[in-house]
Amino acid sequence: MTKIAVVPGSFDPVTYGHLDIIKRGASVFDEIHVVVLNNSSKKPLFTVEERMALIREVTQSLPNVHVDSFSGLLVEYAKKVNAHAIVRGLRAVSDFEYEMQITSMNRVLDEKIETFFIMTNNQYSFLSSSIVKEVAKYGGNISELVPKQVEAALKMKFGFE
Ligand code: COD
Repeated sequence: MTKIAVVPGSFDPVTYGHLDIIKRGASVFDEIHVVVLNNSSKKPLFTVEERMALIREVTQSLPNVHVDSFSGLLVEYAKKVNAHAIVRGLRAVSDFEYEMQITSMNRVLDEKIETFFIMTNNQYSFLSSSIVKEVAKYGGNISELVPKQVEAALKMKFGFE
């Protein structure tokens, strides 16, 4: 049986922290579907299409990674692609409470779905899309935090190029 997992998120924009989780997930599962959920209450900087295009560019060397978007419940998307697993990243204790809540809710919505957590790489434990946007907005150096395509896209958004 093909082992298919979904890596869901806002990815606004994708960072080296996300990429690390995607790569490690892709080394364990046969197929990974990275899905940009577009019904978040967050107000995104990048459109869904822009976020998907950036993820595609930075994952092009990973043949078992597919990039998609979805409006609706994550468990519905998982059913659509025949995935029984969700992969999430965990950074600090502060992530735990939120992750436990959404994991439990997803299990209520679909009792067959399993969530797997990948512990952040120490190097990226402080990293989030919000922090990257904050630094980029004021022209700070983000080259160690995001792939070069994302760095260029952020510079364009904030008028530095
Ligand atoms: N190191 C390791 N992991 C990281 C790092 C890092 N530096 N940065 C981010 N991550 C992980 C996050 O922990 C997360 O697992 C993933 O990468 C994506 O992160 P984000 O911030 O882009 O995405 P979120 O947390 O905003 O995504 C939330 C969802 C969109 C998945 C959630 O809101 C959702 O499922 N929405 C759909 C509606 C739904 O089904 N609701 C029911 C469940 S409540």
